[in-house]
Amino acid sequence: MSSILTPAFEIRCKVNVWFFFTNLIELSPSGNLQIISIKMGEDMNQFAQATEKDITRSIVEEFLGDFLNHIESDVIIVGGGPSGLVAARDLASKGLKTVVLESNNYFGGGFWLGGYLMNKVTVRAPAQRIFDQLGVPYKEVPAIKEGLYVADAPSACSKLISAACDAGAFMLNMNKFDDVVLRDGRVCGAVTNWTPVSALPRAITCVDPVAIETKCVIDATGHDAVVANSLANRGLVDLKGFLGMDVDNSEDAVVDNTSELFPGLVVTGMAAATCFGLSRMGPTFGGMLESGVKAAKIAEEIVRSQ
Ligand code: 48F
Repeated sequence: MSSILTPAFEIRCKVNVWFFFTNLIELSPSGNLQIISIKMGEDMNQFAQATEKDITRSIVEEFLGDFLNHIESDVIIVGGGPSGLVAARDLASKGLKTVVLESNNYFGGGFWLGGYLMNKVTVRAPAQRIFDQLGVPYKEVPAIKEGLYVADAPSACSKLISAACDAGAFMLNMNKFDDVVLRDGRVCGAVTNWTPVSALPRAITCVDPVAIETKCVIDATGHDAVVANSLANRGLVDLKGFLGMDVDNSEDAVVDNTSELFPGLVVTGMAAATCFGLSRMGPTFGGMLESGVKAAKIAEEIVRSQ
């Protein structure tokens, strides 16, 4: 097909592109542009060779290797919201084999947004210390209230996810907690299935889940408290349900009540509020972050005592 550009214009365009990307063009003594090297330009589009089977094999081998390595772990955290991710960071950074089961494609839970679809999150002192640890930029708003801090939710959430990954937690997204493994009166694992299985038409939902074993499970599934509910449905625990909003009291109460609800099961974040009948707190996250810190300490004690 013939070009609609004049040859001179085409050459000028090409020279400009080369100059932009390679900076390997100089003025000759006569004042004309000349290309002194095209090596970098040649390399730029040369990816290493691999075919489809190589890519598939890399994914399958790496995923199954990691999965096999975690079918028996120290701690399984169900729910990858703020409380679960802080617990994952702390446990994995202490060398405990830690799995995070998350039903969504993305981790972060309610931490990507503050309230009302506005992506600013607040914490109250002393929880800004966790922002400091994560390197999250934030600002105090003393004109509104002393000790109240605001940060960009995408920044805070992505840094927290990254901290859990960097610490070495095994992050299993698109995995929906289905049930507990219950042996000798203690929670010692999680039954899980791919999240899309629960969305299949009824006629083809006979896809059995699998189970992974552990020394301790943390319920970090937020308001739904799905792990605790799997025990409540069998009459093994009594859940009170969370109360109306009371920001000032609820954050301390959530941290105070972060505890081992049942042998082998620790509850954290809003799951703790649901279990113990505490007030909800709306879009402030210090209680979630500090609850995750406490849950990790309790889980570590449980693991080390076995
Ligand atoms: O709801 P979520 O962010 O829990 P959280 O750590 O924090 C609560 C706050 O976001 C906010 C609040 C306080 O400021 O009121 O709501 O207590 O995260 C819970 C995570 O659990 C996942 C869910 O997708 C979310 O990422 N989850 C829920 N059910 C399941 C699950 C399940 N069956 N299996 C796996 N993950």
